[in-house]
Amino acid sequence: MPPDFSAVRDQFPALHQTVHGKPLVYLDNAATTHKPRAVIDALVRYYERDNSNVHRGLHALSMRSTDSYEAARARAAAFINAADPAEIIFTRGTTEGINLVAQSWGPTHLKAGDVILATEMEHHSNLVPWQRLAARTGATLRLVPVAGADAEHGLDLAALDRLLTPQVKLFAFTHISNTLGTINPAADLCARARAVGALTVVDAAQSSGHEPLDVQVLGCDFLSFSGHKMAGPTGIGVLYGRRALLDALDPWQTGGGMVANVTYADATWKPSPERFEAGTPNIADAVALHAAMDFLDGLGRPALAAHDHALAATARAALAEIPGLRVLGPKAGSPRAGLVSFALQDAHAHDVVTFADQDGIALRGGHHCNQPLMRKLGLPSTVRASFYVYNTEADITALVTSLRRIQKFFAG
Ligand code: C6P
Repeated sequence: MPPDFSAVRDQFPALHQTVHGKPLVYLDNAATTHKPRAVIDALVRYYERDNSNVHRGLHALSMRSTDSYEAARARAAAFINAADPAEIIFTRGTTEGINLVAQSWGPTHLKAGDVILATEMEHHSNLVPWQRLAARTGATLRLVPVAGADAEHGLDLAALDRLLTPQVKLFAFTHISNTLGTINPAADLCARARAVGALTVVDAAQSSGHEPLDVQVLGCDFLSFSGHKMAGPTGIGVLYGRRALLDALDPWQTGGGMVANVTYADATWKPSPERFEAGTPNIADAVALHAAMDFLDGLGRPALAAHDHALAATARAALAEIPGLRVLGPKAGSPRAGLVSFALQDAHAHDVVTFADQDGIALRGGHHCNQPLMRKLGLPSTVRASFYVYNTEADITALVTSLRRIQKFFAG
């Protein structure tokens, strides 16, 4: 039996509304999750009481802001078991964290002949920065293939071993595919990369709010995630980097807050994390992210993962019964993250999403920022239902009823 989190719904104000006269069934959590009252309150409390700039002032409010901001950093370190809060850089989100690595590490560590390795299932945010870095440095970008439907759209690990040559300097991969629901064996992938001396960048956008995460167990060098996909606010994220690596990196952006000494001609940098946080940071959202991490750990992340996996398995089984519906990714019985992507014969994904919206159901339809993967799968787009702690089996029943109605309509 999956853990029962039904009481948690009451803590999410946005869930208690009707859409087109129907109770909202929110199944677009892989795009962004809703926020519990504790997170909203933390944000309001910060602005009502502590609002002030950090690291600069000596007055009471500034000191309170600085303490809260640095407490959020220590909380983020504990959340992913980083050895040192200095390994936590606050960013705008997953995308910015990956770009930070590409811009800071890339140009000084890559040359023509080197290889950057990514995979065919990467979100554009973990693909395009590497394309640009390769073009800029003369390095080559190679991709680990995604296996076919019979192999459940997992990574082709035999191909990975062939691709992992000593020329590979960096391997960037997603922990969980936002389109397929595949959970990649992140610790194993990091170990294989380490064996050839390559650094690893883990895109944890879809795992940070759903799975227990321990960077020391994963053995990764960098890991990036977004607050808004884990019950936290938009505009804040975390880039984890191993301390020794960060201290040897040049900054990406420069300006106030990150400099040790400045003359009219030159400047020197503070160590990490300040080196990578130029300008006034997003203090309020870091403080609210702290509340989100407390909230998730209060529920218990293993229980949260079990809940999301169980809902996805139930949804997968129920959707597979609908005529003309093709489910992507892991098969029944295989591990699957809390999302199900599918294509309905005769109906474009955008039409399915529009029709479901009339039933009060929020889905996502499109290429999910995975255009090359969609082309490879031979699909213009898919529909995606993605689950979080407040979803219940009743939401799946509503989804299936709506999809059956839509299927009949389009099948004529
Ligand atoms: N995926 C989705 O609906 P940002 O936008 O920086 O918070 O996250 C980017 C990102 C990176 N990697 C993966 C695996 C992701 O899923 C996402 C965001 C959303 O699937 C928006 S496209």
